[in-house]
Amino acid sequence: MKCRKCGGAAVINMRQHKLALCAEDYLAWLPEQVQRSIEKYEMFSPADKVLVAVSGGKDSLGLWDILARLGYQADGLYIGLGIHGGFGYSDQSRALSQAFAGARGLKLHIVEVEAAYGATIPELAVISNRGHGRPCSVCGLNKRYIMNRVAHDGGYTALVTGHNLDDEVAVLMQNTLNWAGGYLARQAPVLAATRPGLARKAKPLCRIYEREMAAYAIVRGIDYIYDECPHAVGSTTLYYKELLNQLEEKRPGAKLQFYLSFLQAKEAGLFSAAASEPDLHACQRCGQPTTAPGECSFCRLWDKVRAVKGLPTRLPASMLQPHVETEP
Ligand code: Q46
Ligand code: ZN
Repeated sequence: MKCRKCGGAAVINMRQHKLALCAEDYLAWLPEQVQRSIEKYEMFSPADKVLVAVSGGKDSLGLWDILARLGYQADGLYIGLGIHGGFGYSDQSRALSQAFAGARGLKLHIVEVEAAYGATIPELAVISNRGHGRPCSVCGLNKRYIMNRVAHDGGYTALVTGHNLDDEVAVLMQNTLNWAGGYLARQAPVLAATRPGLARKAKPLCRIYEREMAAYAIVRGIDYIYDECPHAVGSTTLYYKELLNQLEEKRPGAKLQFYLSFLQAKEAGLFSAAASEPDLHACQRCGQPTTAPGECSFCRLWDKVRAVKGLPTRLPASMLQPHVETEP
């Protein structure tokens, strides 16, 4: 197969775009696509201070690489979840994130949940008895909290994650099958800051296929963690991804069309009746925005877990800030 731009040997054939490209043209094409999404959805500008949440995977490291190449001021944030089962997921993902940042002279903030708050994520899930054996709900709560907190404390104006098209479409399918109007109304490439001092959230890879990110990482020589978090195995999201891959196999471009049509329908007001601004106020303890009355669910969760572990629960306010290690 030949590259459509230069006629050289193609390294990737994207049936969804009817486009085959060689390594050099692919490495130029993908950042252009990301830049188009950043502009189209008004995610951020070169004046913004951007914080990229990195997990050591192809999407987040690939995104960080692309943002740096595009000239954005982008620092990274790695959150150590303490997931040591199987192949040592957390250790590997941290090492790869650090190696990536170190080799490029990029600034990486590191927050280890256990060191900062007193327990690993799997331990937290067991003690708090949340998630029915799967730590994903407490994991998500902690990641969102820490990302917001580090973005806020570090003066970042945009918080970006490596969610790709496959991630977005799997969530979209799940929400559509449940006709979850509120979730559909909130699913978007960019979410405005709902309070002053809160960072805007953006997903610059929302139109990029997972396969395109894997190809980018390989062609660009980015060393990333191949395996998913062991707790992702058997998740509903993975199940929907498999279904959608079958659909894409028969109808190249189906995932992208599903997502773009959804965004158009949303723009036309299809979900506006379900849209509601959450009623946010500052947590009485840590000051982070919360919908819960009084203290936020993060503070309440850690109170409970620290009590079980025999650690002091009434933390002084300063300890509620994660210990952030910064490199380089
Ligand atoms: S939520 Fe669940 Fe992920 Fe946390 S415990 Fe692993 S699979 S990392 S995106
Ligand atoms: Zn709080």
